[in-house]
Amino acid sequence: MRYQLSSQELTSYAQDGFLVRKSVFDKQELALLRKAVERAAMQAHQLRKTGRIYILDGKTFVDIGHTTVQYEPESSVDAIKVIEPVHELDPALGALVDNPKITAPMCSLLGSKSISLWTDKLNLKRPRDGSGFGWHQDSPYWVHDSKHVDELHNVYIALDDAGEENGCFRIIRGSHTRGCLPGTDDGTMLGGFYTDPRCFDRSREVTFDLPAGSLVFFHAHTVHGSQANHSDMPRRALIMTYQPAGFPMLKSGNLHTTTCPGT
Ligand SMILES: O=C(O)CCC(=O)C(=O)O
Repeated sequence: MRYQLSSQELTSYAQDGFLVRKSVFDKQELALLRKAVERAAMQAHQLRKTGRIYILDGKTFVDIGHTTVQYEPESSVDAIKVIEPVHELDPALGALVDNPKITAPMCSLLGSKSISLWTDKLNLKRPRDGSGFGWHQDSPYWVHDSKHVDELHNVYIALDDAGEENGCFRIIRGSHTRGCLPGTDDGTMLGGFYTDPRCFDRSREVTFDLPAGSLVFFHAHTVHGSQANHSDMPRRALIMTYQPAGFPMLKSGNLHTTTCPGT
């Protein structure tokens, strides 16, 4: 099976700053991945006692070695919102980093024979208390640690069916073309990481109502975000980010290089 992107898909990604592939992972693959992310979340939560806790804008973070765990701000049950990086916490997630369903399209985007992982995260967005993500680009977070933010590409992997009611992923079409955009200036510590709403066109918003197992590839400069999950359904997702081969990962500094399928 060839998973490389077609020239039509590459053109559409270049224009829009994103590309969707629906239902790439099947029921069995999804069942394994969901079990793996729950094991990883349990492990991260258990390890929190060994970590360094800090609070930014009322949000609780715990650094456990080079792994950062972010907790839901309003949660009464210590619900985890994000774990980054997560692939080291479970072998099934480790294997996903080299899965050709992900790496072949990434190789097409990077136009090379091998690629390296930059970072990866798990966004849990639990039923009822899973908070949203304000509009932002990823590149302003990374620009101080990477000399090639223009060459960082993400893939969002939907682990559950997602729609408006459980806070599905959203993107601003074509917002990737002007590099790092100015952040908001609201006096908070993290405000500068959220994109100034005057710098992108909300009418170009695309809402991803997608079945579990679908992928959204998107550029590091693409403005994206999502609403809270007010439903009874989970909305779990993994996001993995790749870069040209030979560069170390963001948080661990380790190198994880994958040879492109079919080379
Ligand atoms: O999971 C989502 O809905 C958005 C996640 C996001 O924006 C991020 O992790 O940078």
